[in-house]
Amino acid sequence: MHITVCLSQQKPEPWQEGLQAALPDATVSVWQPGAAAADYAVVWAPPQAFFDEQPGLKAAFNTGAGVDALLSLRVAPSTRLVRLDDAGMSVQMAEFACHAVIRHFRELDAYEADVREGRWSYRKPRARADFPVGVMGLGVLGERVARALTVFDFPVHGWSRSPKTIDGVRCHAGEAQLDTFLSSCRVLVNLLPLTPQTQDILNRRTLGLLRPGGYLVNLARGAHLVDEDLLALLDSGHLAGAALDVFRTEPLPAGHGFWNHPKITLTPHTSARTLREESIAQIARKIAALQRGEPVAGEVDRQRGY
Ligand code: NDP
Ligand code: OXD
Repeated sequence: MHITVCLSQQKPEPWQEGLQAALPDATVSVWQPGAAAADYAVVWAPPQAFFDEQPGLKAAFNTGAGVDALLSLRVAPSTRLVRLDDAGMSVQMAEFACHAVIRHFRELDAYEADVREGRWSYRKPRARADFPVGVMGLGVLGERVARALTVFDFPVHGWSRSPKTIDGVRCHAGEAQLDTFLSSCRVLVNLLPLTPQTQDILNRRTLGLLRPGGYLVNLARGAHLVDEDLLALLDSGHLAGAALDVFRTEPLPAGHGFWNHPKITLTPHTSARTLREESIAQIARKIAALQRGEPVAGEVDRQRGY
């Protein structure tokens, strides 16, 4: 069995070594143009040339949860696409989302600014009931985030394509319930995959449905958000702020209106990092399962787009 590793933005050698150790009977190599045909691939944003040269792959394992970049490439229909299925990401996403929501709810930035100016001042405690939080996308990451938020007694709503039941979370599903979901929330956490249906879903109309003083936490993909619409809603005061981890163009270009905006908190696409050891262990288990002819979790449905 031959496994090839083709990663942009990550060093391939540690993945090659880790996979080799986990699957000693396999031959694991780093892909180069013109390399021999492989059975399996471990990829992140590979060039089109990679799939053009490797039409016989049985499966390609994405080293992230989002497969939008992968699905923009031409891949042989016989190659199964498999994404990371948690692999240590959901706990990171839960801590990051809870931190963003609590930082806003408890006005921690305002306290920090006061303290920096030598002011010992108090703000009136805000009622949790006035801060219902909505989680868009209730998959591997969104469900864990929604559950984590309930621990802090926020009213929590969730929205997904198919109906769900999650303890403590008021679940809404499908296009027909999107507006009811949004107008129930003041804080919105986005954990949708990027698909033709979800591109630009965070826009003037949808964000305008949030309760006044709304707050956006975008942890999924930059192309979910219409940047100018967010800026307009922040300027009008309908939205109180936003925490953004993902952007249409990454790194965020110099001079973009999000840099230094007083109501926007930025992080550089870091809310849930790929953890190499966990990911290698998961991919190795899945390759062994596929070799035995067993199904694996996290297989991408190309029609659905995630
Ligand atoms: P999943 O595929 O497990 O979950 C996706 C969820 O979105 C599902 O609940 C699905 O509904 C729902 N959904 C999909 N399309 C629609 C739609 N049109 N309308 C309503 N709901 C929809 O993905 P993950 O939870 O693993 O990851 C989510 C995203 O998070 C990734 O695609 C990636 O973009 C992003 N991400 C960001 C990271 C970061 O560091 N910022 C790190 C990792 C991921 P249903 O359950 O009915 O299928
Ligand atoms: C992912 C990401 O999709 O890092 O895993 O964004």
